[in-house]
Amino acid sequence: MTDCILIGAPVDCGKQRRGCLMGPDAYRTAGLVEALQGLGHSVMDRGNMTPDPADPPPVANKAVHHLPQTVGWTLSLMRAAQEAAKEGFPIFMGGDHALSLGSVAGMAAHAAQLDRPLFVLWLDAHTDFHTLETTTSGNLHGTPLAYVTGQKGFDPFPPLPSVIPVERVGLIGLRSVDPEERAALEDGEAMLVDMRMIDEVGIARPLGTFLDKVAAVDGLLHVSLDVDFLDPAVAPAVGTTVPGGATVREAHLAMEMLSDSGRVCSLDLVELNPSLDERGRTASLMVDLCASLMGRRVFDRPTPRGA
Ligand code: HAR
Ligand code: MN
Ligand code: MN
Repeated sequence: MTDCILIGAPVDCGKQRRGCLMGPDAYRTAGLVEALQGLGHSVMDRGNMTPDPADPPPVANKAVHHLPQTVGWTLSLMRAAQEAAKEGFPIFMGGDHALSLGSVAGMAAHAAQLDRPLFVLWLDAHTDFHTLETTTSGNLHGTPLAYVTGQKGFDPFPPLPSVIPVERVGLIGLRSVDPEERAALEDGEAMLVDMRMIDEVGIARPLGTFLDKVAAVDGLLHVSLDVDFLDPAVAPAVGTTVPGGATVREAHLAMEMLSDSGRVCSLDLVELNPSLDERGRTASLMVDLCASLMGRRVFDRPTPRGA
């Protein structure tokens, strides 16, 4: 039994197209609370948060927009993550991916206090590895992974209480990577799993390797699930659709393996834009994936090794 703490984070400033602010209520409507309770977990819904006031100095890159709001959300979510992590398993209901600037930074601070290494699994079509200097869209939902791994160029943001080394990051589902992001990641130690690798060897193998790495050092794992990790044919409610994404079964298998690992300490559900959904099907799928991550099974019988 887990104490799940739902944190509504209606962040909508990380890109131009609006609608992610409706995400938290779409998850509630799709039955997230009931799904978790049905698995035997306790659920506390903390309601929706607001950003702190913030007035950062302007940055040189004129494309960057909504900087004060994004810094404000980062401050309030960093704090909320640290508070919630002391009491249970935080589930950040987004909101766009800019919320992870705060949720992941806060979870990193929490893990550092416990003296445990925090790993991050980024399930996304995108790498979200831009800095305030490299982004050409200026959309700050494309930056959180660079911030939490301590890349340069985030001066207006709060200093990180704990930096996550890039070798503790795994990205799965990649199929839209900008040249600057590719240059920054290519020679580094992050585990990069693009869709071709999933096509060739499946999702279980690279994810299993990553989970072994987490277990080897008794690590904790934060999972950041972007709706666009999924194929837009099954998950249309996202502004940044990229064809050729994960199937429903690939996504469930990933969640089931994560659940079996017992390593996951926190979860972001991000980029759901309910105004683009079809009869709530994307929200429902995200709730079902969350349920798989929190222990829902057809049979409680993991595949034996070598089967
Ligand atoms: N790399 C592109 C940019 O910076 C697209 C980023 C899109 N990010 C998300 N989250 N939708 O993954 O604009
Ligand atoms: Mn993303
Ligand atoms: Mn994405």
